[in-house]
Parts: sequence; C-alpha cells; structure tokens
Amino acid sequence: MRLNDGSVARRLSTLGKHLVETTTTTVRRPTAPPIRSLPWRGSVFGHVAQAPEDPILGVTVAYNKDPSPVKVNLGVGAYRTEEGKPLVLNVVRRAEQLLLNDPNRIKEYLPITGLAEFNKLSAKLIFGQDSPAIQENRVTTVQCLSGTGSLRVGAEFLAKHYHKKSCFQHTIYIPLPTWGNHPKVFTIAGLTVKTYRYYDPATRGLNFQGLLEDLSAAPSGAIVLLHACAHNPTGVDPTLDQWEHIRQLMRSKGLLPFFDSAYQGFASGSLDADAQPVRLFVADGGELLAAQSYAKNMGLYGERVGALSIVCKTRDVAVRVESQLKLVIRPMYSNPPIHGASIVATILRDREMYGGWTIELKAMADRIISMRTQLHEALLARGTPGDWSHIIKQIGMFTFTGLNTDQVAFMTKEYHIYMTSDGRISMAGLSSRTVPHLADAIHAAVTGAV
Ligand code: KET
Repeated sequence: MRLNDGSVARRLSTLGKHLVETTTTTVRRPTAPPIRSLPWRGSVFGHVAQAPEDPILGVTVAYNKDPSPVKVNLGVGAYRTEEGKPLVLNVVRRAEQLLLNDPNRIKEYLPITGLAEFNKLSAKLIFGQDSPAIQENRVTTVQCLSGTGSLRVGAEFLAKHYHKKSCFQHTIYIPLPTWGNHPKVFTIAGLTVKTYRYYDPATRGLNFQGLLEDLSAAPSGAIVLLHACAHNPTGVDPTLDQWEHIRQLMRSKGLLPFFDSAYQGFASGSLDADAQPVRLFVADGGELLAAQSYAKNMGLYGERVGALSIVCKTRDVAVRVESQLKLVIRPMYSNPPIHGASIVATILRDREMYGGWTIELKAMADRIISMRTQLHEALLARGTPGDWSHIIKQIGMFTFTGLNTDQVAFMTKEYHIYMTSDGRISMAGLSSRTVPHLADAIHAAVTGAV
C-alpha cells in the first residue's frame, strides 16, 4: 500500500494521541507538535538545485525523448553502422565467446592495479612493441575506468605527488577548446586549469603560433594536456613536424606532458601512426603520463576499459609511483572490473585476433572518412554558402562545423538533428541515408531560415 504524506501524517498523529491518552503516568506530557512543523519533515536535500544535463551526454537524453522518426543523434562520439546501429566488433564477440567457454575463468577481485597482462599489452600498444621505456622497466601502467577514469587517477596522482617547487606545478594547461569533461576532471582533482590557444576559427585549423606562444609563456614545470590524435572537438591535429616543435619547446621548459589517447586508430586507421606523437615524447627519455581508452577503438564504451601509464626516468621511480597510484585507486573504487580488460587482453595477445581488430578498426575509420566526403559533396551540391573544406580536412570522429548555437538549436528543432551546441558533429553517427537530411538542415541553418 502506498501512503501519501497527508495519510502518513494522519496515522502518526492518531498514534501519537493514542499513546498520550493511554499513558498512566500522572505527569502531563506536552502535546506533540504537529508533525508538519517538525524540522525533519522537510528534506535535508531540499536546497539542492537542479543541475543542468551534461553538454555531451545530455544530447542523448534529449534525443531519446524525441518521438520523430527522422531524428539523428550526432552528439556523443559513438560509432554507428551504415544502418545507424551501435557496433560490437566481431573480434570482441569472438573474445567474449572464448572467455565464456573457458571453465577456468573466475570472478575474483583483480589487484588494485588491474589485470597485469592487460596493462603490459596496453603499454605496448601506445608506446610501441620495442619501446625503450618499457624495456627499461620505467613505465608503470594501471588499468582504470576507461579514458575518463585514467585521466582522473592521473590527475589525483599529480595533485598529490607532482613535485612542488612552485605553485604553478599544480597547473594544467588544456587546449582551447577541448573535450568538455577535461576541465571538470582536473579541477575536481585539485589542479588549477588554464588554457593554451589551439584552434583558429578563421582558418578552422591549428593556431600553431598561438599554441607555441602560450606554451612558451607557461611557467616551467606546468602540466600540459595533449590530445594524442583526433583532437576533440576540432578534428585538427598538429603535423608530425609541429609535434616535434612542441616536444622541443615543452622539454626545454620542463613542461610535463599528459597525453589523452581516446582515439588511437580512429584518426588515420593505423594504431601505430596515431601513436607517433606520444612515441616522439617517449623517445627522448623524458617523463610523461598517458591515458588510454578502449571505448572507441574497440567499441567497448560501456565496459569502461582504459589504462593510465606513467613513464618515469628510472625503474626505481616507476616502482614507487605505482605504489602511490594504488593508494589513489584503493579508496576511489578499490580495483577495476575484470570483463572488459579480459576482452582486450584476449585480443591483444593473439596475433590473429589482433590482425582482425586492425581490419575492423580501419573499416570504422574509413566509413567515417567516407561520411566526410559525402557530407562535403552534399553541401557543394546544394550550393550551401561558405567554405566546407574543413569537413574533409579534419580528422577522427568529429567535424567542428563552425555552426553557432542558434543554428544548432534550429537544426534540432526543425530537423531533429542532435549535436553539441558548439557545432560539433559526430561523423561516426552519420550514414549515407542520413547525410542528405543533415545537409538540408545545415543548408537551411546557414541560408538564414533561422
Ligand atoms: N578523452 C577524450 C578526448 C574524449 O573525447 C573522451 C570521450 C574521453 C577522453 C573519455 O572516454 P571514455 O569513455 O571515458 O573512455 N568523449 C566522448 C564521450 C564522452 O563525452 O564521454 C565524446 O566527446 O562524445
């Protein structure tokens, strides 16, 4: 039976009266105050304000509420097939089948640092099979809750242990713009967040000069967040030459690199090519952090599989760093989940499965590139005013269209196209079927139907 507030109050008050009336004591007890006036009647959370939806994940919430049959979700960076369906890679299904059929598999807790084999293979994936840092045992890798969790653990570690000659060393510089969650992850961990120029709206390309100026002006010892490849949201990456320039500048100033690698393999279709910028920094013998996610490149979004690696100067330092990472992780979530990491380890350890994965990964990257060409052509065919060449020049999951907030709102209202308000489109959510609809919407938004 469900009781509403009024009915509960009536019952309690009757009970209260009954107790008062039936008491035999001669002392007259004060009548209980009406229940409604007692302080605990109101919620202790009554003051809590309604929070806004997340700027990225909230787009999916809005999309799910829209009954329109033509709606398209280009908000969150999640891969869809040509049929608009989420994709579980064949190689992942095979790995899961193997795990399922293995009678020796158990569900015991993993160590605080996660599955050891997964950690080893993840480090090799990002730093390279022959990485000297791995061979010299000066890398510590811990399994974390996907890319976000890896960033968070890294940030907590830095806030606690990054050596403090000056207060600036607890400052992290992030690109402008960047993934919307970056400032929140770093701030909540206790780091001070500042930005460096990255994107030039005029050219819709890299503001390399601005980037160099801002990093040159950053205080020595500051941390710098770098997108390893397929920069989110802009789809604009430095060239390898530019990376080399950035590396020299950062090393000369003692700036600590923190790589966020959420899209390895999604930019070029090659896992090795996309890891080049990180490997450039490892090759010089200096220290760095790298957060890896398997959400996109293995399609393991909801399994929350990722890794944080810290490359140290010596093996001895790496051992001590790992001991402290355990102290960060243990009170946060104790130890990471076993299933996703086991899938990844099964694939990475087996030459044939690894090969199958690279083929599926390349197919995803190629489909995204073909969506770029199709959208570009569709806008040219409509004579949509403006230069849209950035759609084919940008790289990775997203196109940073240049559409403004009003235009995005118009496209959502009139065309049921869902995207983040900064004008970012997830190209991975498009298909040949939905390209014309998107092109119509962009055309209408740009030609002033707003
Ligand atoms: N770094 C970057 C740059 C990034 O784009 C994401 C996810 C993550 C880390 C974290 O991914 P994880 O699922 O924790 O491994 N970006 C997409 C999803 C999201 O916002 O959570 C996105 O931008 O749509």
